[in-house]
Amino acid sequence: MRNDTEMMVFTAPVRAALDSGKAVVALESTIITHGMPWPRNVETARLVEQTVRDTGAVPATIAVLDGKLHIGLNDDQLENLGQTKDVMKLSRADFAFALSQGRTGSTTVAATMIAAQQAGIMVFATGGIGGVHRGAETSFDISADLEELARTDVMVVCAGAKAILDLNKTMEFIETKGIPFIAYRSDEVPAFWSRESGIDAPLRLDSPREIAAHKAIRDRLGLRGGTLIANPVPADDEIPAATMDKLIEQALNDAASAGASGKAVTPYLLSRILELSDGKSLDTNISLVVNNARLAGEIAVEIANSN
Ligand code: PSU
Ligand code: MN
Repeated sequence: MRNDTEMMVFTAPVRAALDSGKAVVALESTIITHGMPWPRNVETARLVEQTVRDTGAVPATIAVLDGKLHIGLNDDQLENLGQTKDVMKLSRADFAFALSQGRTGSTTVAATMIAAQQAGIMVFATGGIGGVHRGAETSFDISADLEELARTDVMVVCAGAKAILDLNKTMEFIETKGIPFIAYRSDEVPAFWSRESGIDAPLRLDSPREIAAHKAIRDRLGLRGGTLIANPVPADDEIPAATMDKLIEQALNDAASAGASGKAVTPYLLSRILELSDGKSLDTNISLVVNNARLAGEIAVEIANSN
């Protein structure tokens, strides 16, 4: 795909930054189409891009539009994507399908990692990764994001795995697959809307410089696969875990009654929690994504400067 100029479309600032070795941060688009309601999804996407720019890095929001893989979106494309209803939610399994059929799809963490690696972007910011769902021992629902992290060489800055998941099982899976899980300035695994999960973080680093140094050693050792940087939501915007637990319990029950399955599970739970929390969960989600974009920008700048 790298030499297929037809299939991949770069915005001018992203192309220029990649050609000159400047810092670039990839951003996903499923959070825009399936994670937040319009118009706050588009407002957030713009704010996240500006936050990346403020660190000195160039933002590249990734999506498939009419069968072309866009690395960086202009403002009209962002607005259109945020308002379109029947956008596909793309992961590894259906990424090529959307391109070959001329479809429009937003990219999940898994698909954004694939696109970022193809484009030569090393750092990616999102909200929360997918993981092992509660009840996975019977449903087998494990996000393709985890397999992607095991195989694709992109650093993913997130606020942990979404607390709707089974965090213990998710952490076991991450360990089994050999994915470095690095909590940023914290000893605990952050739980998306909450700073705490009660689970000890496997690794901790406290600065973009240390994170860049860790990446440099992994590269020298030839260790393939992604690295997770787990950045706790800012304290002022967190929803305490005890409050979240009740909302999540209710949302999971409602999802079961509604018969949500497959790709629809995560979007259903996120929108139900938004309703149950009277909108508070969305404010928290926006805060943590912006916070992750800032850290990802700082890390990308650090990596670019050390090359
Ligand atoms: N983080 C958010 N909101 C989201 C997502 C992440 O704050 O909507 C999306 C990501 O695109 C992630 C996807 O890859 O949810 C996981 O979906 P699933 O559990 O179906 O794999
Ligand atoms: Mn799933």
